Amino acid sequence: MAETVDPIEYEGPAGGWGSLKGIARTEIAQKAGPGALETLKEQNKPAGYMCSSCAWVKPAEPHPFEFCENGAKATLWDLTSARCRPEDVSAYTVSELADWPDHDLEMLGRLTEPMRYDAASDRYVRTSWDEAFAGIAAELQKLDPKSVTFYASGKAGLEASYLYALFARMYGHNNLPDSSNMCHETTSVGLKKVVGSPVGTCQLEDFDHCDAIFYLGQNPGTNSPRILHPLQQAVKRGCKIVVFNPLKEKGLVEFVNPQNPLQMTVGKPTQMSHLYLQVRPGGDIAALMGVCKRVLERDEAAKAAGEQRILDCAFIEQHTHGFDAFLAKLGATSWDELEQASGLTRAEMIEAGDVYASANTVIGIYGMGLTQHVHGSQSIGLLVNLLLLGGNIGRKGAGCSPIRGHSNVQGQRTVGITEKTKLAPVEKYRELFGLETPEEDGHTTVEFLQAVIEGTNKGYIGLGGNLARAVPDHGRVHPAWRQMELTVHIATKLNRTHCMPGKSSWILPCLVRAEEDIQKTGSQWVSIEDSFSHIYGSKGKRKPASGHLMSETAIICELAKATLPANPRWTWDAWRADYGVIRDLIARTFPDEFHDMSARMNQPGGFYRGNPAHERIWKTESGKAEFTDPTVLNACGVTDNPGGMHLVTLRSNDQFNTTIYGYSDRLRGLEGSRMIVMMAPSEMERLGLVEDQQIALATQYADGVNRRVEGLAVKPYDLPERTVVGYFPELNALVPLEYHDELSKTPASKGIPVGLEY
Ligand SMILES: Nc1nc2c(c(=O)[nH]1)N[C@H]1C(S)=C(S)[C@@H](COP(=O)(O)OP(=O)(O)OC[C@H]3O[C@@H](n4cnc5c(=O)[nH]c(N)nc54)[C@H](O)[C@@H]3O)O[C@H]1N2
Ligand SMILES: Nc1nc2c(c(=O)[nH]1)N[C@H]1C(S)=C(S)[C@@H](COP(=O)(O)OP(=O)(O)OC[C@H]3O[C@@H](n4cnc5c(=O)[nH]c(N)nc54)[C@H](O)[C@@H]3O)O[C@H]1N2
Ligand SMILES: [Mo]
Repeated sequence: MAETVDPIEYEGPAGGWGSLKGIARTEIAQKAGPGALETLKEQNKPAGYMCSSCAWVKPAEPHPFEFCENGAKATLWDLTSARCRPEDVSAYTVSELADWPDHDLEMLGRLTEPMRYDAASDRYVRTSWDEAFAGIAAELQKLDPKSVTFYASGKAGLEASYLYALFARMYGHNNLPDSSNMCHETTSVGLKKVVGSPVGTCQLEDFDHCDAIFYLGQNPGTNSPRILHPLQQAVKRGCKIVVFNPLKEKGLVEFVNPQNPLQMTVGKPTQMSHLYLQVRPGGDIAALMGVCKRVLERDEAAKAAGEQRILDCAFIEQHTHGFDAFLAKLGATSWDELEQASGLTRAEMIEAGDVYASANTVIGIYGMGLTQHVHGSQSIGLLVNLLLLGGNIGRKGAGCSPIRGHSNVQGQRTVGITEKTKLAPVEKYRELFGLETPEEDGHTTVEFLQAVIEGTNKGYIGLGGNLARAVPDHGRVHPAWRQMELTVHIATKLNRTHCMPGKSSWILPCLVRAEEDIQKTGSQWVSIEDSFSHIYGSKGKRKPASGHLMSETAIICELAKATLPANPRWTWDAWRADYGVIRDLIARTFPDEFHDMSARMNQPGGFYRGNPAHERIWKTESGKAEFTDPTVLNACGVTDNPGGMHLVTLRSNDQFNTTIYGYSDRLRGLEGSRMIVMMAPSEMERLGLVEDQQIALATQYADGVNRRVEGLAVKPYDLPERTVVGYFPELNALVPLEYHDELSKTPASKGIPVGLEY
């Protein structure tokens, strides 16, 4: 059972032959069903299906192969020829399966039929769809709706997502967290607070016109490889990329374009970054303050010399609020303090400031390195401060561009999957369905887990995901998780969360995006939204992995129909039969953004639903773009722990979140094991550690809980001091549930105070 992928030798840059050979040579490609490699040609193409990996834009004029190594892996993983039948699962008790590695569970293959947990034998057993829907509905009817949570992991299309949110509210709760609550919720709340928009302000064209890119806390080579093409084009035009990242990530150092045959033959990589600044975890607030300080110095000098100003004074005057307070804070903060908190030298911050000062147009890009911190929203605020100085939001070649995670996570929020009542289309629900939406806000992911621990959350439905594995504090969460009355999983593959059933539990197997979805009116389209707020149609053409599978949309319709009272306006059968009818509902609910949705989603490049901040309309409290006056210089919540070590948990090149494809972190040159901890050679020397020595990490958080992970092999890596790095989800037990972004409650998975034990 425990097969591992052949390690792929790799020494070259990100992309290039390594990535193409990498795909064909993987066990994943070899296990894929007939024609699966052919199917890849349809990936991210108009009239094709949209990749289920990352949320990067699908261009109007796609490349012949508009997919990357990891997008291909995601699709091939979905299209495996392996099948996980009820008898394969019933062969083991759930207690046995709970100890299997994440990789081995998913390697069983695609789920083929619904299964019900049989507590007496501690096994999942085959069941029928009718039994499952009736059984789940009976359980839901017994529970107080407020004690039930509907999670969504960010993959299901807009049609399924719209109905899922509607079902929750018809049933009677707003407990609708999604993976965003562990991911870019810091953006949804923090970016919204300062520019009035919860999503990125850039468009793809902006990358053709920017002079500099400030790139913080995101690893494109692994997590959004297709972004490397526009970055490479920008660099070739002379655009300067300034990276802030504790790790030297290969894709940001150099890149060979696998789409470019000439470059592949000659093999000369593009040097991607002009400056690579290895901040310490959470050091971005101070680092960006240092950059701003330099920009102001340069502006003063320009002013004194009668030269063109560096600041866009007219923009600051007309469009922003809070500039003077920020200026005062900068004046009162010394370079020494900034060096201390950022881990960078004054000279490095000055050099970055000079790049900014020489650029007419600047884009800011960021990912989890900013959002997953206790003061993550302040880091985003500081990046926006820097952009505002030069008027770099809302004009060509400029803007703020968070890189989203799951392929439709942004879209799920757009169409109503939100725990915040004020963001739900309450009036439209009333008008279209006669529905009175429950008034109080629902759970974020952290609040859901707190309620599970307290025993007040009794039911859980997961539309995708592997939530119990993806969340913090496993030691506290897992025992409580199994006490829930009801757990239901709409899923494609077996995972660790499924192996922690509540008292009643079902697994409902669904189609993947590349598979054909046939309903009463014929073959159906679904739709998704990318990081740039473009909406695309997606159509799968593959024969489903099993004749018993249902689509996510159909499962939600049947569950809702079985659970809710009959209502002539709640026409679940009609919605299930024709997803165009659901899109009409979406268009009627959000007419400004989604009018004529079915027609427009299939135009090349999809349709853009707009963004007020892109037009310099600021939907903030002051009606202007807000300068942030930071309350701290480092984004970590605890900075005075004994020894001062901070742990970053992140992804390898061989996983999609909790889906572990294999054990090769190719771009980092690490192979064979995920139970590792990286640290600087100088730190190893200081602590007297040698390569591959086994150590334990223990969280230093003063709440009396013992959080410890042992059996970690030390690996030397180019990192700042006081920084250790390891993999998610193996190290999630170390993240305290209460250690989260102050505004959005996004778990702070990047700056965990830890001690080393050996
Ligand atoms: N192949 C693949 N693609 C994926 C995913 C996957 O697992 N596999 N996951 C998807 C999802 S859901 C998401 S959210 C995205 C995640 O994509 P990323 O945002 O790239 O997430 P991480 O892998 O967690 O890497 C975070 C980066 O931030 C850096 N970092 C850590 N702490 C700090 C800090 O304090 N400051 C700065 N400046 N940098 C820091 C790390 O070194 C790392 O390079 O990718 C999506 N795409
Ligand atoms: N320590 C630490 N923790 C983290 C993070 C971190 O960086 N560090 N990152 C966080 C982030 S950014 C995120 S987004 C979360 C991710 O958390 P989740 O979204 O909950 O996790 P995934 O691993 O993406 O879920 C994988 C499972 O989804 C199911 N699945 C796959 N495809 C489909 C599909 O098409 N439909 C359906 N219905 N099911 C499907 C399969 O059963 C698979 O086992 O984890 C978070 N947790
Ligand atoms: Mo994510």
